[in-house]
Amino acid sequence: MQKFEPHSYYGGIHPMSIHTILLAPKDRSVRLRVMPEQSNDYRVVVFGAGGVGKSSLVLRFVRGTFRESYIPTIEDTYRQVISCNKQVCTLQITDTTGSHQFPAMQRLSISKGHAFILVFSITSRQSLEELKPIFDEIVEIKGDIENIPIMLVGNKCDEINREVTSEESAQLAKKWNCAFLETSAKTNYNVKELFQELLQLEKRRTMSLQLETKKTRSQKRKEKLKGKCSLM
Ligand SMILES: Nc1nc2c(ncn2[C@@H]2O[C@H](COP(=O)(O)OP(=O)(O)OP(=O)(O)O)[C@@H](O)[C@H]2O)c(=O)[nH]1
Ligand SMILES: [Mg+2]
Repeated sequence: MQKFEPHSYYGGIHPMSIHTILLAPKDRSVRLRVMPEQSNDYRVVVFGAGGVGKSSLVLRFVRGTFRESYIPTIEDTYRQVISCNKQVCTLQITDTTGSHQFPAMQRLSISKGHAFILVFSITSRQSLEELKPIFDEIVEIKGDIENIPIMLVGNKCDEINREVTSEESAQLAKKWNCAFLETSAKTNYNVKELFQELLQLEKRRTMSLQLETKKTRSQKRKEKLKGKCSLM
């Protein structure tokens, strides 16, 4: 198994990133690079240092898969249909790079994002430290963050070589006025819950991973009629 190395690619983009880009067009159904703006999109952005497991969490949630190998990301976006105010809406998840190579992309993602997932690895204190400037930038760009859903996430909680305690992370979350969860993309612990809780933090809309759309009049009529019919 490849080991977690938070800084291994800070000096440049790993050659495998190119591989990620080249593969993208083949996989258009889930990974879209150039997307038209949609008013009913709900945009979630995942930030964190390199190797903390951002892509693993997103892929576990979207596809139910996990890979042991480490392929650094530049930026990938995934889409899922969810329910928002009882209407169908698109949950757009942007998986960002941990390399700090593209500050302009980071700022753009923050300004476009509706909600944020800040991931660190419980095995790396440094990865928690690296979230602080990202949080500050969210505050700077968004201004009042009181109504912005933010989840602090301690990933890799299946690992035994812990450097950050849950209490410490919970305290930071309290200071930042955001929610906190420990997850494992590897064992699929708290992954769905992470996205569910994030959507529940959104107070301006009623969001849910389950599709429970408003029934149309004709649907209601059909259901009523069904109830009155009996087999002869
Ligand atoms: N033990 C354990 N390993 C994990 C977990 N999540 C991810 N990993 C491993 O950590 C490594 C990095 O995972 P990625 O998901 O690629 O990390 P990332 O944050 O997307 O990294 P960048 O794209 O470079 O920013 C991979 O080898 C994964 O298999 C986890 O929950 N537990
Ligand atoms: Mg990644």
